[in-house]
Amino acid sequence: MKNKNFMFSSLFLALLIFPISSVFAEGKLEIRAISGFATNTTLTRTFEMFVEKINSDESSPIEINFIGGPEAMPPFQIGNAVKNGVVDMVLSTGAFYSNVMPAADALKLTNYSPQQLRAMGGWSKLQKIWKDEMNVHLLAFTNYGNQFHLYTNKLINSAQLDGQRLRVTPIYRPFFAKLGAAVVQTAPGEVYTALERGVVDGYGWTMQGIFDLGLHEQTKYRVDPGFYQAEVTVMVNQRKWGSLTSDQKKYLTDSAIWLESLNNENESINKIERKRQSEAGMEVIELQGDEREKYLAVARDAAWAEVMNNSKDVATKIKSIIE
Ligand code: 173
Repeated sequence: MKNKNFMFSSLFLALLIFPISSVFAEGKLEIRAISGFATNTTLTRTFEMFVEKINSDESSPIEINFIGGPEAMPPFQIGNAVKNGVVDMVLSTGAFYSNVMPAADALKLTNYSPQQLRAMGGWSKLQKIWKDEMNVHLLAFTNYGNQFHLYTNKLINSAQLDGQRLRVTPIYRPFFAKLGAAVVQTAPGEVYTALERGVVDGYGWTMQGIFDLGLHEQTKYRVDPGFYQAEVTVMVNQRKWGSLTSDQKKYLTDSAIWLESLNNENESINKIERKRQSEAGMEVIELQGDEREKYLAVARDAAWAEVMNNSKDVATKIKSIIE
């Protein structure tokens, strides 16, 4: 009798001291996620749909606790955070974690869509590389179909960027520098101020998303063609991934494939974005003929040279998969 009372009151105490969270009560595993890009923007849109889809699904074995974007953690710290398990899941581009895995930036050079990579077996090879190099499970590839562009306030009429001072990340640095530009690295959140203060004449960004940052107010020209592929992936810390049941892994993988299917909308979103930029008064500088070819060739060659120089073995493996 005494024992039973004791057990009862201990249980009662335990409940008082350790309130069972709703996540635990539902038997769902919590995954804490951070984004390298500002939330509620074009680049995070499909990831947010993925989080929403999972969290609103009563039968989901997972709950994603989406903590936030750069206000929660500076983008260039994301790589170490997911590698070391400080966060469980991140949405990031390779350029933000070149400090941890220099060759990751090569993914922007893919000739294949995420769907094609999966169908060819290339995705699982990439997953192995990311596991070895980053200690993560490479879960999904978002934003494919959204290319990068040079935006500038200084007119150009050839594939030459002498006299231009441009804001970059590792994505564009070797390319713009090779064409003669002076380059300055900033996080996305600092581009507007850099333009406003005249610290830079232009910047690299994707086709989509300049309105999210207000950059149209500070931009005269977009240079066409676009180059590379925006590569924004979802990665899960390897130890966290290893702790999931096979059902939980399957659920997340199926959700990732759904997330990648949303990339198919990018073609129509790009059309809308072009129209919107033109309505905002931005003009297009369209490189043609030889200049266009030179521009694209330098983009590609400079990027490969950079990743090869920084991390030859890993870059060579990635190249054999994505080219
Ligand atoms: O900050 C950037 O310009 C950058 O590196 C990037 C990467 C992917 C999508 C958009 C921007």
